Amino acid sequence: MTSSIIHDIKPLADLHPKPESVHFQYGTAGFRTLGHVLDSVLFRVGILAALRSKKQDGKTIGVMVTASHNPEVDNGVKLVDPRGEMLESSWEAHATNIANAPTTDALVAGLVKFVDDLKIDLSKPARVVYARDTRPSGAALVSALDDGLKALGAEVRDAGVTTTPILHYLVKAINTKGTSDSYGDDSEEGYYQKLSSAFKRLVKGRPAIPPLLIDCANGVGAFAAEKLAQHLQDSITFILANTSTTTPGALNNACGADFVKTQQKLPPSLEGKLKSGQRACSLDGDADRLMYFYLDEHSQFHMLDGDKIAALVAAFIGELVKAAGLDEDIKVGIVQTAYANGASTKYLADRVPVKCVPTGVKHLHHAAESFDIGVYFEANGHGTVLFSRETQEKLRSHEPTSPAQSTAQGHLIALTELINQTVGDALSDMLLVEVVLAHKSYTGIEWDALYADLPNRLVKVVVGDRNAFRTVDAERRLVSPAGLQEKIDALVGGFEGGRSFVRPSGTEDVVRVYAEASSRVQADELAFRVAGLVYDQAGGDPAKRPVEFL
Ligand code: 16G
Ligand code: MG
Repeated sequence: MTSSIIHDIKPLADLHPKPESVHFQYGTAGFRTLGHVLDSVLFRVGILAALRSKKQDGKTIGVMVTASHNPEVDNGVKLVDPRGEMLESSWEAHATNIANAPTTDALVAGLVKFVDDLKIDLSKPARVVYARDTRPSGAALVSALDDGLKALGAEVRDAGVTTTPILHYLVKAINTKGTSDSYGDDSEEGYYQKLSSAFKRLVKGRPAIPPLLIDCANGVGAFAAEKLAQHLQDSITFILANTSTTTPGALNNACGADFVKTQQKLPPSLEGKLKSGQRACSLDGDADRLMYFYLDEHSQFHMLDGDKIAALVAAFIGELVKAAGLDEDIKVGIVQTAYANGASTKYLADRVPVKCVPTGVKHLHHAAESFDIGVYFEANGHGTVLFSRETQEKLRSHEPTSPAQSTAQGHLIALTELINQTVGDALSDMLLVEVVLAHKSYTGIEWDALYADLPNRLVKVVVGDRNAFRTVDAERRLVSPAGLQEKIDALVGGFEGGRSFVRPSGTEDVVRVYAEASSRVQADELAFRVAGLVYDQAGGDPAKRPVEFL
């Protein structure tokens, strides 16, 4: 039976041939490259999603078509597992193999073997929900995906053009529908309802919140922020900027969370719109990253990144747990990556347990699950807070001994609803930040003052083979190429407060260098000198010493 069902995909597979010279890789964020070469990948991901669903006994699998903060010409696709989490990592290699089968016959043979090896019962149902961001290449890619899903007879739900975190929410809501664990109504409307009603409860009785300027990166976040605003009514006012979702080339161009983080400056389109002291934030192209910033009284730009969000949020949640009388039972922990600013790690480690893991949401998410309340944020603004099942039960069953305890308990329960616990979610995180600022009566200035960032610099180096670079110790040390780490150590030793590490990118064919030091000049110099070492080691052509900012 296996082979007949799989052989039946042939006519459709022939419509989506693999381009000859391209090698595809399911990386940290799925497949991602130029949108126009992805047709065959999308078809095959459709098949894979259907098989994943069958393997999971017909549970709904999510497929998101996006290239996030990348340029508009790029696109990509990633799978979402039934609990709304990233695809189980063992399937990443299967996805890569299937995407690279050179012909229809090779694809069919590969799938037959795959189904046999994994003992996938093809008689089970397959259910898939998919969505895409605003990229112009998205519609054609979705139709290739549809062909793949059709080839295996999957039951399909099209969630339309929406954010990555909303797709994750939908997957979890669909799979928990009608159970005692229901995550919410399985519709976009259900998502806005859930977030907005929790937000209103959390800010009730607080002074009015000043309007918030949101840079939507000219992406799908513009639609979602608009709809969210309608649900939030007068509890908060948004001023939406960079909402040109149909202007060619505008997506993520000189705006958005990645621009702010890597350039460490105000998007030019916001000049004149942001007043001194007013806070603002940027989303990325699929609205799963968030960067805050403000201009001080000298119009100097200050960035409040994922590390600052983690510090703000973790302290607030810790205080609520204490106020609820639960600090003996519920412990808060933090997960970061090597990119976390050294000053943030120091600030946090003095207060709560901090873990460092390799880059990529799946690593952070997994590590955060080991805490009662796990706060994880990448410096780039991707993160969320996870409340373990036991913690959520304790919160519900706790019997407060005073009105103050009862209020704090209510706030914690509301936070479990406000926060999208499936994945980092720029809009949910933004509301979380606004709640904390409202409770603490903080402006960006007080928030920023929690600790002072060490100056830092990110640089990327184009090398022949990034796979020649291998790391250990949560990417903080290189073990290959041999001898390079020692050279980096020797260099770092000469810089006050110096720290630097080198890792291959999981999303681009480059090697990344991070450096921090006690002054901006020193951080820049250290980054460029380490990048020079990397380049020399990789045996590159000196005429093309292409070192650029990340
Ligand atoms: C992806 C990851 C993000 C990570 C980034 C690093 C997910 C959903 N996203 O965008 O967490 O920070 O890759 O990119 O895992 P890099 O490997 O190119 O530096
Ligand atoms: Mg993104």
